[in-house]
Amino acid sequence: MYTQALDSPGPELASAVPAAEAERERRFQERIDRDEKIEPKDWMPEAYRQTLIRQIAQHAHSEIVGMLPEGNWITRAPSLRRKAVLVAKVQDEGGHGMYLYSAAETLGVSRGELIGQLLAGRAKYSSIFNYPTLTWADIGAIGWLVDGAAIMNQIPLCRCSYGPYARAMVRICKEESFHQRQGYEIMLTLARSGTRAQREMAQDALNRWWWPSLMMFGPSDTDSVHTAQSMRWRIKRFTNDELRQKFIDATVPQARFLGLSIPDADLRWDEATQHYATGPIDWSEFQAVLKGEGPCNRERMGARRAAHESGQWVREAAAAYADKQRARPASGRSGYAQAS
Ligand code: BYC
Repeated sequence: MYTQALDSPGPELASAVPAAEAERERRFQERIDRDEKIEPKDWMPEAYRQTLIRQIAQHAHSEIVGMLPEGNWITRAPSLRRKAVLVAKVQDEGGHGMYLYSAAETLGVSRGELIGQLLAGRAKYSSIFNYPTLTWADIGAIGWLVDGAAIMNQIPLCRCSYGPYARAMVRICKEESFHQRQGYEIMLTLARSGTRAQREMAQDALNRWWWPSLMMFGPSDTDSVHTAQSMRWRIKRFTNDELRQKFIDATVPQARFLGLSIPDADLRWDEATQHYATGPIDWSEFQAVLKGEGPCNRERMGARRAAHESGQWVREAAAAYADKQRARPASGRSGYAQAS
């Protein structure tokens, strides 16, 4: 009883606590509105922290799972140059995952915990990586469309209110831009100077990747649960539909230049809005992929789990080495100090 009485604030204090909390939140929002960056040691509302952990972790997982569809083609790339470029791209994606897990760690969650959630099937990653890469043209389409969509979504994240995430995005966007160009260059080679079979392969890849790429931007604004609050906190700077439209407007002329057709009978330029209008997106497909029923969800998670298990000895060896280094410093450091 006595202890409980000490733990719970009296009636006067109880009303002061929410008031103090509201005042902190008001000051926090003022900082956001002034476009100040929020840094890891700054006070932040718990919901802001949780929103960032959710988004950054999903983003990190997407980069890691996103290595799989393209990794599938490293051994089959049509030339040494293509192979070297693809290896570098997939390696960049691994690096992006690592920067993003590090950014999430500044919010008080460990990389191990986040990876555990992914492997247990409790975390989301981008829907786009649950589609198969059937031909070499798919590698071109991924670079052109998937990385193109990623850039459209991620450039505004360089101005995200949370400092570590915004800074990680600057480097990521530079690399994504190179990835997009290498994809478009593959499509150019196939569609503009390739054989008839290669042009058909490029068209087939566009047919299969177009709609899933539009879905990458997330549900329509009317169904997006997080957008309004994330915009107030300046984590997001544009809504899902705004970014999707920017991507469509940029990509349709690129498809024309390739001589390929966008697989949408309703696609037309709208003079009134000065934007391309498209046919409806099949959101039931998106929901099915999110539920784990996409063409490759099981395969992707199976590959991640197998990679994690077969890497167990590497983690153990690294930990043993780190322990050994920690046990050694007395002699190591004094030796260094004496020598210098
Ligand atoms: N796939 O309220 P909403 C890459 C979820 S990697 C799966 O609009 P939010 C690349 C959403 O998480 C590309 N789930 O959410 C790598 C939420 O679920 P929960 C990854 C999706 O967060 C390798 C629910 O639907 N990019 O570029 O305001 C090779 C409601 O959505 C998807 C990023 O992660 C989806 N497509 O907006 C090549 C960028 N969309 O958490 C390329 C950072 C939505 O409530 N993330 N959901 O269970 C973002 O910008 C935002 O999180 C999103 C969604 C725009 C994706």
